[in-house]
Amino acid sequence: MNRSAPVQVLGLAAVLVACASPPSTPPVTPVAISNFTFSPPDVTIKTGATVTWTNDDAATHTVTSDTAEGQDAFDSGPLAKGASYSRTFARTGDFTYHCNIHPQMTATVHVRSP
Ligand SMILES: [Cu+2]
Repeated sequence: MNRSAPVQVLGLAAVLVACASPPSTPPVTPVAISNFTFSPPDVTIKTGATVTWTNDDAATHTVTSDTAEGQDAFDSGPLAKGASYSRTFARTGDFTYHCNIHPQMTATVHVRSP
């Protein structure tokens, strides 16, 4: 008995769904410290995003959360001219901060859900 089974070669087309590729690095929002001011004084970011402050002044400044304790507290320590400090914000909220050396310097990071 000669049984010839047709061999069907099914070409499986590998369909690659190209998702919109997210940026390889998380978004970073810059804030300049310039002329004794955080600039811009208000930034709005999404959770998981990072703010990077850079001191453009000759004077030393800090980036210090008004909240002194807990997981929402942060403090850059003294930032000399040209120094930077970064913080990633994992929780939503309005995070006010100031400069420890010049308390009149105040600003806010607004963190929203994506
Ligand atoms: Cu300062």
